[in-house]
Amino acid sequence: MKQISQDVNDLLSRTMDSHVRIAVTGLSRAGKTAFISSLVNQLLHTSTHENLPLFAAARDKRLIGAKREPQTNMLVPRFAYDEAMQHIHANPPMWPEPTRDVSEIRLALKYRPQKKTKKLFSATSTLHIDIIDYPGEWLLDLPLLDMDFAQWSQSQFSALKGQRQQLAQQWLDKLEGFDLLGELDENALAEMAHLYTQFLHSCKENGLHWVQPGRFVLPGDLDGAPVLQFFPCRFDDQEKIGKGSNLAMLKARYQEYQQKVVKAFYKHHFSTFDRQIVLVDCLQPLNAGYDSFHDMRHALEQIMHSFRYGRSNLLKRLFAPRIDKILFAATKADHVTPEQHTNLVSLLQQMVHPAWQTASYENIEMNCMTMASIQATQAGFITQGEQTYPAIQGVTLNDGSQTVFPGEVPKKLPAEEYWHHQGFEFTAFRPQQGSADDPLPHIRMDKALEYLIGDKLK
Ligand SMILES: Nc1nc2c(ncn2[C@@H]2O[C@H](COP(=O)(O)OP(=O)(O)OP(=O)(O)O)[C@@H](O)[C@H]2O)c(=O)[nH]1
Ligand SMILES: [Mg+2]
Repeated sequence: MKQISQDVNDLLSRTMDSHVRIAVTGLSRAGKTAFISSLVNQLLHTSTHENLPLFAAARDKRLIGAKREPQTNMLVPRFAYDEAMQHIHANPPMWPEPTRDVSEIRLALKYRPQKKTKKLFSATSTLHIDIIDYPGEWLLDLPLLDMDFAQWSQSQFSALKGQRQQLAQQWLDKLEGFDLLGELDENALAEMAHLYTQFLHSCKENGLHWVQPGRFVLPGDLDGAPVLQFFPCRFDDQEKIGKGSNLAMLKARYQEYQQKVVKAFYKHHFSTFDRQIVLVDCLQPLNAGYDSFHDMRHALEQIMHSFRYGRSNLLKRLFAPRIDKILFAATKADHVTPEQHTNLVSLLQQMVHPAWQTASYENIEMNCMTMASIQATQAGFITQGEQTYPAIQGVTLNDGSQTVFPGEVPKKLPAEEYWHHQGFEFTAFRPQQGSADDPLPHIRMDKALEYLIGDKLK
């Protein structure tokens, strides 16, 4: 009898299990891998530490514990959490490696529900959380799904202004003499695609983020494959294109890229999320310059169009879950002193303004905040004569301990001239040395968690 009631209890509590998929969105180097590693780390420590005071379920001691679970998608590698931790706890501590391929992680959170309906069935419930990690560059390809080859080519050429135009010059010169309508020459196509890829690399080196196709700069296992050998070109879309021509092949490769690379990635990983965090490194464009800021803003806006927003009724939701809550977060807030965080939020608001509009049209819940997934510095003060200044202290990548006032974060993006005489110089620091038994130091990870999953744990 006892066994039966135990089984019924197990069954009921499993029926009460809920599930959330979180899209961690961000351009390359925005801090996605650091965020996911910290999120997992913080949750795994909640039962033993009071590391998340702003996360209500943890603060109220309703969170019983967290564990990693085998993911449901068996074709995708596991997120390299242990490797990330080994890096962070190495001597000297290091940041996790840049991401080269997609991976997933699944966590189970056991908690005591507050809601009467949930309590009725069982004293505990479980929330399963799925998160995927991927190279930021791949995200830039999602907008390609809405464009044919002619439209995409057009969009690339209209973006060729200023710095971009200069960086593209070598490829553009070569394109002048290229016989698009001539008979297929695979070697010539490969050479042109190579020059185009070099142009994309130099955009990135110059702090520009919007590089399409994003796979060209980080091809993963597609390195050298013909599907990555195309480039935008000017042509008359109304004219009939000879079957065996270079142009016909470029079109065919673009379509193959759309279907087999971009669509497959989107379908398998991006169509089923219900919560989204958009991580933005606002400090990088302040270091890099005016163009970089606008470029990043444009890239973020483009990407937001690829997600599906809006609340859907229960029935629809069973078939097509949609994102109903977004958090925009300025990452690496530990690079600046705490009193600059309000300015960082307003700079973030300016950065994500077009992206925000895209999502707000659906009237969904959104918020902006600053955070540091893995806090690398300590905030304090330095005294010079009579004066006291806020400062941060940390260990730089070349192992020197440094105490600095990194500068004021502007509330709004300064005019272009600003970079002509000064600019910003934010130092990169190593993660702080700490014990593997303790949770990673962070700034407002708990607030982010509360926003993203707090309601699912009620
Ligand atoms: N100080 C500080 N630096 C951070 C933090 N998070 C990330 N960084 C820095 O930003 C770099 C990039 O972070 P990642 O988490 O690897 O970024 P990503 O978005 O996964 O980048 P890709 O995998 O290349 O797309 C790290 O190597 C760190 O130097 C943080 O919380 N604090
Ligand atoms: Mg990464």
